[in-house]
Amino acid sequence: MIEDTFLGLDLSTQGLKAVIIDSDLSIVFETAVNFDKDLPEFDTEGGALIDGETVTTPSLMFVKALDLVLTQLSESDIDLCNIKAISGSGQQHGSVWLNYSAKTSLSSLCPSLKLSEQLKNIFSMPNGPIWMDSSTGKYCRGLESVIGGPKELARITGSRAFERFTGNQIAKYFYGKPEIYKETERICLISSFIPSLLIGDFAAIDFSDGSGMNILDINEKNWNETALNYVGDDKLEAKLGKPLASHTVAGNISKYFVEKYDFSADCEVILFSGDNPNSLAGLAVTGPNDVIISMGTSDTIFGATEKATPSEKNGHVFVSPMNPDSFMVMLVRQNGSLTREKVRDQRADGSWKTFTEMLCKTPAGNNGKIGFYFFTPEITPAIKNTGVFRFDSNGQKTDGFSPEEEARAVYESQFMSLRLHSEQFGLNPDLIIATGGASVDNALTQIIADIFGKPVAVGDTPDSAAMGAAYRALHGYICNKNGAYVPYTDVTAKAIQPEVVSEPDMSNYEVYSNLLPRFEELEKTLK
Ligand code: XUL
Repeated sequence: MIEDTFLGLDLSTQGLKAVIIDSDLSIVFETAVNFDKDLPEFDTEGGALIDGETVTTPSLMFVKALDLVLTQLSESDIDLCNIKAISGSGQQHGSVWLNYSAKTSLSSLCPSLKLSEQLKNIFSMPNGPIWMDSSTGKYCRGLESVIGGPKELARITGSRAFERFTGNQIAKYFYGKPEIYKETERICLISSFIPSLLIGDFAAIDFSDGSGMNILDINEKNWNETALNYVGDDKLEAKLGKPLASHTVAGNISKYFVEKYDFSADCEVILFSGDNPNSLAGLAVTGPNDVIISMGTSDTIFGATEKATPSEKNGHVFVSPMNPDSFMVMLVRQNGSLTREKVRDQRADGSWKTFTEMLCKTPAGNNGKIGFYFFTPEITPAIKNTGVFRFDSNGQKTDGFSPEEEARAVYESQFMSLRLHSEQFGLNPDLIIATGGASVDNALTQIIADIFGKPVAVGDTPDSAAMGAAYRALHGYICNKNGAYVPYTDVTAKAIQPEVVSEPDMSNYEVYSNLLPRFEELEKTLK
């Protein structure tokens, strides 16, 4: 029997990955292109061109990467004609600016030539801004001011103004380089550019990645007029196109790919979304309230929720990539693994084994002792001052933590803070999926389980954004076949379930819940 397959493409900062799954969600083929290594002619560093605060990426590099990945796929044993649908993931916030010749070029591609040869002149700005750019502070303040302040902007768009968010990037060119803005027929997100190549026409921005622009009303699911009028003019709405739900079919794959690579003419292209939304779609496969805690240099908590309360200070609410009527919350804590390691080095001679043994010598809640560890300025909550701030059980400042108390204090403080801030955003997990290096540390996953009062599973899907893209290809395909939205979890039920490694001790959970109000008060005293 011929097996239906689904293709997920993940265009990250560093490269382009492709993963093909079957309808049982098993991987049948994977391949990848690395920008710096495989496309050295663009001279990127980690996929980016860094010029002070301005950080861009050559848009043609994305086209060449697609040429390369599709060639690799067509040279494999996989029959591309069995791919029923394609979806994808793009690094969030980055944009691709297309001129007035792009639409014709996209729709009249010649199969004997490479994409990059035919599309090199379609850009009104050859290097588009990406998420690492921090050059738009002035426009962020301007946008917040016309909307009525950061709180109001967050209420409408899910986030206060952030430099990397695309609306503020658009403002920079609208005011600073009006000729580029004028020559642009379409502003794509990276996530809407790749499907545009695939369908040979402009593909829509999806609600979820569109939420990373500071101009989309996440409740109305449409552009906010005041924001558009500030970051551009009355032509901006047409330049952006109408945003659509993430499971929407953008169109069928264009003739070029059918003739050149033997795709089937009825292969559907489902709207692409951002990398963080796709990672959630690739990991949160067991239930609608699964929450991911990804522990790396920084710790990120993200998950789906029906109701979200955006903050004027930190974190983001995006429309969920799995359900247009639901939301996704994402919070980043800057002081993650490196901070834990520093305390381990100072107090346990650099040994995790000693550190874990020390943890066992103190009770949950550390007898009321609370510490805050900010070796770099923190963003959740926003705290500029770095240092270690210790408090005794009466809330008085102290320097006297024993090594054992210190070990416990750093773990408890990091995850009480994540619980506090994610609850305030509306996250209420049934299950926590821990990923990243520190997820192998059982002592840590137990503390997380006890703080949140929920089981912790370890679910390392190394390429979660690419997997999420492939799952979403299947999801979009099924929704279209059904003629209506189908719950995402119905489609991903066959995915390998992450294994629960720590069950909560509910008496410890009570200790933490009682400690949380005092923790919150102390955290508020730090600046
Ligand atoms: C999220 C963000 C990055 C990019 C690139 O807001 O800026 O995570 O999505 O990965």
